[in-house]
Amino acid sequence: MTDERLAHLSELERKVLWLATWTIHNANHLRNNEDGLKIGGHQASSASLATIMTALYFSALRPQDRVAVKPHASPIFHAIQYLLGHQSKEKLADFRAYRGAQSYPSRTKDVDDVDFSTGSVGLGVAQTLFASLVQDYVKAHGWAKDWPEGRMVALIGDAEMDEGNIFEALLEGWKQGLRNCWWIIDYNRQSLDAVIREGLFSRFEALFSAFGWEVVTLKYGSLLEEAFREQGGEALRRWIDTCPNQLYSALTFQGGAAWRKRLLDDIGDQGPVTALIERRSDEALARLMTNLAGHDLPSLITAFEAAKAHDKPVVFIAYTIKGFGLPLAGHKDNHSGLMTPAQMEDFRKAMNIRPGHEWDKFEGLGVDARKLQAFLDAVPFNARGARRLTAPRVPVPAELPAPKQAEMSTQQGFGLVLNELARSDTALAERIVTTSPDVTVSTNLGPWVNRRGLFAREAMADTFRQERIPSTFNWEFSPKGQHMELGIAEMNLFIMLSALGLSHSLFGERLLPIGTLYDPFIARGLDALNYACYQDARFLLTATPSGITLAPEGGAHQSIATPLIGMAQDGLAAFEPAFVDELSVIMRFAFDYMQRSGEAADEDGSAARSWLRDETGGSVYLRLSTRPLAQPQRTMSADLARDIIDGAYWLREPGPNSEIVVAYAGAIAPEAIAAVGLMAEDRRDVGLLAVTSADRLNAGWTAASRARERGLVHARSHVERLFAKLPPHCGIVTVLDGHPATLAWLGAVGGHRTRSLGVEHFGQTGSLADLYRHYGIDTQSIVAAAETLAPGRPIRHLRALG
Ligand SMILES: Cc1ncc(C[n+]2csc(CCOP(=O)(O)OP(=O)(O)O)c2C)c(N)n1
Ligand SMILES: [Mg+2]
Repeated sequence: MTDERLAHLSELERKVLWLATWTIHNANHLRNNEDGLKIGGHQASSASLATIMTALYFSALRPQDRVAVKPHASPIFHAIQYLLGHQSKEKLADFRAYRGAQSYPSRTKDVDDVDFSTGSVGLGVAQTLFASLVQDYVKAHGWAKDWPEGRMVALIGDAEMDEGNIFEALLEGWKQGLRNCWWIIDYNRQSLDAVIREGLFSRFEALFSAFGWEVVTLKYGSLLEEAFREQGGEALRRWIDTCPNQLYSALTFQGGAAWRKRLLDDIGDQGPVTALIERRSDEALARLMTNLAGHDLPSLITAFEAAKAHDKPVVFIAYTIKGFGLPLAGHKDNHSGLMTPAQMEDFRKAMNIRPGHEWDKFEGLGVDARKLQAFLDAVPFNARGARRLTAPRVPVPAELPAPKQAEMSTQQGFGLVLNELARSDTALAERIVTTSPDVTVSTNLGPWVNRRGLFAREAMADTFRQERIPSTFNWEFSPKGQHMELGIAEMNLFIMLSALGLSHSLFGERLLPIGTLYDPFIARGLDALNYACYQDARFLLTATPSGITLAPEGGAHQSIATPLIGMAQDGLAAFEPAFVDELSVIMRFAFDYMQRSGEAADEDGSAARSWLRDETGGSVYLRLSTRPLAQPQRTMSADLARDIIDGAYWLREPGPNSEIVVAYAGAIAPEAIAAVGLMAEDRRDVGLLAVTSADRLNAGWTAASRARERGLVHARSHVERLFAKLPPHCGIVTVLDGHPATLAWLGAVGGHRTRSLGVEHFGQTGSLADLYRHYGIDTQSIVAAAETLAPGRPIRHLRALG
């Protein structure tokens, strides 16, 4: 590293810290009175990483490297991107405001080349690990030839390491032979509330070593290292090493005079160290004592260069000071601390910034602006321009195979459709990659895996097969395999899906990931699922079995709330088909939908048929069941296929005088069908609505309503067209094996009286008949509800029972 390079980097470090601090101060100053909310959590936390991020972005990183930046360091990230020409002054000035730069780096909401969103701590960290595994997958399949292998880097708050999902990921990474991953822990020994426990670093060291990581501890900066070589330096080092975190933080906050007093009190009688201390002014002493390696460019640059020599995963434990360079430094309350206007004025003066020139890139710097611009232009990280990649769509055939057995469950159908795909020699089959947290076989992925094999960078034979022991499943690993086997952790499943589902953007190669799990355990990984959707990762989630329909498993394995999750989760289109021909149509749609990336149609201007924002695409969730159902004998027409995708169709169309409609979703179909059959003789024109996606049906309705409120009087959604001819007195009974609220809104579409049946309490064990009766979703309950809604001649079936 030449002196000139170092001088440039050090100017940039100052600039980055200034811009980030100003961004926060400015935003706070502008909007403080608007909502009474002060912008806490950023100033001190950002400053902690200013040096490390300068060393990374302006020196160590290459375009192919991808970074997850600790949420509260977002102002530093945006400042760096501003200097590199990827962020605008306007967006910085609008930090945290409407359409301004985001509080936490966001792939979807920020414009400045965010690789991984962060915000919910711990998830971005694991995301880098899984992205490394996906990179290996892509490379092992012989793809991404024009895009060099990169390193996946996470900048981690030390308190962030409390999140359990990080450790689940570590274990998975070890199993899969993780490479090309750097985790840099911002060891400022402060969390949001407090100062962290003593000696945490040694737990980290032991832990990462145990998982095969190289551990690089970056503790002392070059000034301290030099001081240690002076006479008395050893005594100073000993003092620092035994100084409690709280005291170090407090002295940092208090400054030079306090350092001097404390050091002299503690070790002043130990000969030469007194002279070492006395040789320095208060200011120089403060600079020395806070010269931790995380704020020392030469130490950081040397460490990063050394780690580039190999592809082993590396954790850097970088000692830093929260609020470094700011008057908040070290104070335990600084997380939500903000500099006062007076402090900001002092900081401005110290940085040589003239009022009105706060955003000028080269204001107040000690080096020639042209030279610095030339330096910025040559930054390796920026060498390839835009780093967000794209990949062409993989063609999806007009139809997927529809298995033809007379009786099947949707879970079985799912396995059969995939098995047919596995046998085919299509681009679609080539790009599908499956993954499952130890429920591969029990969710019916077995046939697919048998044909397509498991993925590992190094081939591994199936010993049972070699030994000729009969087994249904072929468990052979190879670099060409298409199934990523995961341990049981559901958080890992979702973060893996998040990484696989961003492959087109990260590595320029499209993957079509399918993840399977048991439906109730969506809740275990829910925040990671939300995270994956927020990043706009694309995947197909198949959750099976579901509901109380897996009756004997009991309440621990039954899911009630997941249909509501499916409706409420943004970025995820949820389906719950009853029949396998519906499933086949939905899976075809899913493979296409996952690849769409158009702009959202403007609701005001679009004459969209469904009022769904289908141009943008997204991920898909299938809530499937293990209950075998007699399959309808029908041919799939284009109209029916379209209705299935829009969310519902009439299995039995109601006549003009209809008194009652039953709307059902999923595995409960036979009960709904039977109930309608029983009522047909005693109620007029009974209708039976098959709801394949409460989510899309509802979304279309709310979007069309909004459009009408904006003046588009002719906007009609699918459900409104379906209900258009229902007479006002018609009652609606809704039923599903899930929370009744999922379909309860149907009554509001046309103002029909509605009774919603479903499951509200943790499941009992028992037979299906026992449980359907217990929770009131059996045939009789449907009939009873209908009879109450549409009183009249007693329904014969009920009479018979009575
Ligand atoms: C899952 C989750 N829980 C809680 C929070 C709120 N939160 C934001 S940062 C933080 C801890 C900050 O400590 P650290 O990670 O050490 O970063 P530092 O502030 O020291 O830079 C917390 C609890 C969050 N963002 N995500
Ligand atoms: Mg911290």
